[in-house]
Amino acid sequence: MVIRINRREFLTNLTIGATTATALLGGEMATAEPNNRSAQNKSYPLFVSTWAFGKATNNAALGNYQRDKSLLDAVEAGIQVTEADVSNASVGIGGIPNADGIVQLDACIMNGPDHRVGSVAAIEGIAHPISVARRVMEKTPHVMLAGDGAQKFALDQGFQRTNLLTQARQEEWKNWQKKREKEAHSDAHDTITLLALDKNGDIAGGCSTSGWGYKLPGRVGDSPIIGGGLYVDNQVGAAGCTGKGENCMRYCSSFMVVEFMRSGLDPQSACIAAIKRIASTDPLGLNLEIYFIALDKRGNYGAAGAGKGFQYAVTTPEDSQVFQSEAVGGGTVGPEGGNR
Ligand code: SD4
Repeated sequence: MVIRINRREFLTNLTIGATTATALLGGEMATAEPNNRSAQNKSYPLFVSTWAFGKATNNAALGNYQRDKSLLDAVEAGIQVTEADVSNASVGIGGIPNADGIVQLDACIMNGPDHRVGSVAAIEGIAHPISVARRVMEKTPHVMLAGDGAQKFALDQGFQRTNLLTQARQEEWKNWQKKREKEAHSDAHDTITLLALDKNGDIAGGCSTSGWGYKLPGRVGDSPIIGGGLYVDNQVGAAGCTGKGENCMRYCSSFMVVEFMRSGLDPQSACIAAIKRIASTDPLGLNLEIYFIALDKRGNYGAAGAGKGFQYAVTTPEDSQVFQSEAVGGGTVGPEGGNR
C-alpha cells in the first residue's frame, strides 16, 4: 500500500513563514519555532546516532572525547566500534555482501568548523572505511574515492587488507543465491550515522555501512554522498539518514533537513518536514523507508522516520539512552528494523 501525503497537507504542516528568506540566503539559522518538538540538551558533548546499536557507538565516542581527543577523533573512534562488531550485519566486518558475495563498504566523515569532508564508496577488504574516509579528507585534495582506487589508497596509507566476509554471512549469501530469482535483495541493512556537538557549538559527523544486502556490485548508497546520508553545517546543525539509500539520495535529504533547521525548524520538525516534502511528490508516497536523525547548534536534537520502529541513541556525559523516533505515516520499519 502506498501512503501518500498531498502538497497542501505538507505546506500546512510546515510553518516556516518569514524565515524562508534566511534559508534561501544561507547564513545562521533563524530563531527556533515556539512549538519545538525536539529535546533540549544541557550537557556536552552530545552524540546522536542511528539505531539501538548506536548506543555503543556513542559511548565509545564519548570515552574517546573525554581522553582529550577532538570531536572528529570521537566520531571516528565511535564508528570504528560498530565497524568492528561482527554481529552487526550492516556495517564493517560481518556486513552483508553484494550479489557476487563480496562485501563493499561506504563511509564518510565531515568536520563542521572547516567544512572538510572525506568519503569512500564501494571499498573492499578494509575493516575501517571511516578511517580511510578521514585520510581522504586529511591527506588528499579530494573528497571521495571509490572502488579499487579507494582500496589502493587505503593500502598505501598502511591499512591492512582484511577479510570482511564472515562465515555466517557467506552461508546466508549462498542461501540467497539459491532463491535469488524470487528475492532481488535482502532487506537487512542498517547504517551507523553519528552526529556530535561540543559545548562551543562545533559539529562533526560520520557514517559507515555495508549498504543494501546483495546489491549489484558497484552500487553506492547514500551514506558516502554528502548531503544524502550525512550533512554538517557548522552554522546550523547536522543530519543523517538511514534506510533505503536510493530514496535519501534522490532528494539530497540530509541537506534538506539541515536547510529546514536553518529556516527555523527544530531538528525533529525538520526531519518530519523533509519526509513530508519528499512524500508530497514521490510516487512511493510515505513508503520511502527512510529515517533521519538531526541536531542543531543549540543542542536540540530529534529524529523521525517514514514509518514506525526507527530507534536512535543519544549520549552525553550525564546519560546514554535509546529512543523510539517519531513516525510519519503508518508503515513500520522493514525486517532490517535495527532491532535484530
Ligand atoms: C544504504 N542507507 O546503503 C544505507 C543502508 C541503511 O538502513 O541505512 N539501511 O542504502
